[in-house]
Amino acid sequence: MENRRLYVQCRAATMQSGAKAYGLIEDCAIAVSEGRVVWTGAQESLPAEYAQFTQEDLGGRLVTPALIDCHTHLIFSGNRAREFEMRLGGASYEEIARAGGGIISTVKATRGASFDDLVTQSLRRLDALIGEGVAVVEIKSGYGLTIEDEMRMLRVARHLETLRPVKIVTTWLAAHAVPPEYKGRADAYLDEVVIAGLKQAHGEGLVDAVDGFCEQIGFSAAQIERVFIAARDLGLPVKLHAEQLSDQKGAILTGKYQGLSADHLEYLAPEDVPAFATSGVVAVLLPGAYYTLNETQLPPVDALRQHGVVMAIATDCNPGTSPISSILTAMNMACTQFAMTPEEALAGTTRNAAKVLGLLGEYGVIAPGARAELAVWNVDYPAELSYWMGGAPLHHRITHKAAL
Ligand code: DI6
Ligand code: FE
Repeated sequence: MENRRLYVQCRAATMQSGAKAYGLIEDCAIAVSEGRVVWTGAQESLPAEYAQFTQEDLGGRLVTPALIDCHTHLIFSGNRAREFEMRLGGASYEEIARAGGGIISTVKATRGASFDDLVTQSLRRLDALIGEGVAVVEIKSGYGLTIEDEMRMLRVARHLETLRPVKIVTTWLAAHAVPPEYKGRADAYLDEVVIAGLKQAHGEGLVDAVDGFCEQIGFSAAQIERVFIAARDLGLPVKLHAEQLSDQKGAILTGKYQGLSADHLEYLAPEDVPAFATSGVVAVLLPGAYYTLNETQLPPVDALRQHGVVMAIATDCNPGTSPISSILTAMNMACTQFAMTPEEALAGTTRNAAKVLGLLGEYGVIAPGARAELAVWNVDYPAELSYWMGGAPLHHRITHKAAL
C-alpha cells in the first residue's frame, strides 16, 4: 500500500526526549503509516507486521527529523543592505531605527508590495530553508503595522503553505514597532491596531500565537502585558522578543503568561534565570542576529543549561538584524558563538523547536506517533550538520504531508 512505507538502510538521529547521543540508531528501520511513524528501531528487530510495507532503501545515510525554524520574519519586501553599510561605518542599529530606518523602512517597502510580489520574494527564502531539510517554519507579521497590512502578511504566510510541502505556523507581531502615523501615541496604536487587529485576524483564523518587541525602541513590559492579556482572552499562546538589546524583564513577563518562548535573551540577567527556568518557557537563541549586529553580550547559556531551560535555535530571518535563510548556519553559529554543543543545536532545531510551536511529539522527533517528516543527509555523523558551512548536505526530504 502506498501510504505504508518502510525506510531501511539508514542511521537515525531520532532526537527522542531523554535519549543520549542524538538517540542514534544504527542499521535503523522506520515504518510509516498514514503519514505517521508507527515503529522505529534496529532493522533486525523489525516486527513482522511492518515487513510488508513498501520498502525504500536510504543507502546507509543519516536521517534526522525534518528541521524546524521556530522564529522567522521571512515575509518582507526589499532589503536593508544600505543599513548594513551604515552599521559597518559605525552607526548602531538603534541609531538607524531612531532616524526612521530600521523596521520602519521595511514596513514602507512591505506595504507598497503586492500580495503576489510578497509571495515571490518570500518563497525564495522559504525554498532556501526547505533545501536544508526544514519542514516547519514559524512566520511573524510585523512589517505591515496596519490591521489590513498585518493580516495580509499572515494571508501570504498561509498561502505559502499551499505552495510547498511545509507546515507554516503564524504569529501576530503587530507590536513590532510604532508606525509613523502613531508616532508618540504608542498606547493608541496598541488599542486601535495591535489589539483590535488581533481580534479580527484571530476571527479569520490567521493567528497561531502572539509576539511583541519588548525594547526601548519597541514596547515597554507594561505595554506588552496589555497585548498578552488580549491574547489570553482569545485563548492564544504568547511569546516575546525579550532582552535582545537591553534588560526589560520581558522573559519573566512571558513566564507569568505561561508563554511558549522568550527569544534572543542576550541581556537576560543571570540572577533572573532560576525564576525564568521554573516558568517552563523555552529560550529561543538567535545567533544570526547576535552575529549581524556585532553584539558582544552573550546570552547566559551556561546558566540556562544549568537550570534545565529548554533551548531552541532559529534563523530570525529578517532584513535588518539577521539576513539569513539558512538554519544550518544558525546551528553552526550557536556552536561557535554561544558554545552550544552540536547535539544542543540539533535538538534546538528539532524537538525543542517543536515545543516552541506547540507541536511537541508531532514534529521534531522520530518516534511512534510523530509525523513522518524526515531529512536524509549526505553526512555520516550528526555533528556534521553544525560543522560544515555551506556545501548543501541535504540528500532529500521525506514528506508525507499529503497523507495527513
Ligand atoms: N528583533 C529583531 O532582531 C528583528 N525584530 C525584532 O524585534 C529585527 C527586525 C528588523 O530590523 O527588521
Ligand atoms: Fe525576531
